[in-house]
Amino acid sequence: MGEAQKGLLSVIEKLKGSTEQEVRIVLLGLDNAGKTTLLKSLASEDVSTITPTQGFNIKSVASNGMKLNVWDIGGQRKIRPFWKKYLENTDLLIYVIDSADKKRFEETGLELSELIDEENLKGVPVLIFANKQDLATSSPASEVAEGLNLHTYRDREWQIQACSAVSGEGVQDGMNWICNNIVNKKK
Ligand SMILES: Nc1nc2c(ncn2[C@@H]2O[C@H](COP(=O)(O)OP(=O)(O)OP(=O)(O)O)[C@@H](O)[C@H]2O)c(=O)[nH]1
Ligand SMILES: [Mg+2]
Repeated sequence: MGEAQKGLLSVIEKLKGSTEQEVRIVLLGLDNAGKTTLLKSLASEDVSTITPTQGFNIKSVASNGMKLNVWDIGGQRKIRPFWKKYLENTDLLIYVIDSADKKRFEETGLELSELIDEENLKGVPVLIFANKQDLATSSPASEVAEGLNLHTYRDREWQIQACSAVSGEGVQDGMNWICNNIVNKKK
């Protein structure tokens, strides 16, 4: 048995008895970050015809034996004030970054730090996807982490994961982290 299969088996072992655990996830990030693309790729849907989200999408995705109810909310500036209305009872925040959009690292970092301070997200684990790694102009996850001052987040579990929502690379690694954290936290 290869290492990957052993890893998968241990995840399955952990999940025994907790299958169909429901998890509420909010998926946030600036406009054009790739949130909807990521969600569609998780649901194995076509990602070639995605338009900016004007309100929100909700999708239930089965992953690692869990039922993830994901709220994908539009990231345009005029929609951002509504993010706060969706945060109650959130088990996990996924925050998506366009790693090729360096000039907006500061802006996205500020939005994230405001979310982190929200009462409804107190202690909630955060997975940051450093998306669009397939683009030659993208910054590596370590630079995105630096740009966002992630090292200052000491009051919760967080993880940054490099990925490409278009190719799918890195997405499963992020989902495995979610699985481990939610399972550990909810048990
Ligand atoms: N090259 C590349 N393009 C991507 C990737 N993910 C998303 N995109 C593109 O980025 C654009 C925006 O993607 P969306 O998924 O609509 O972004 P969003 O975060 O949902 O944007 P809003 O709904 O406006 O908040 C689209 O043209 C996608 O095809 C990626 O990993 N690599
Ligand atoms: Mg969208």
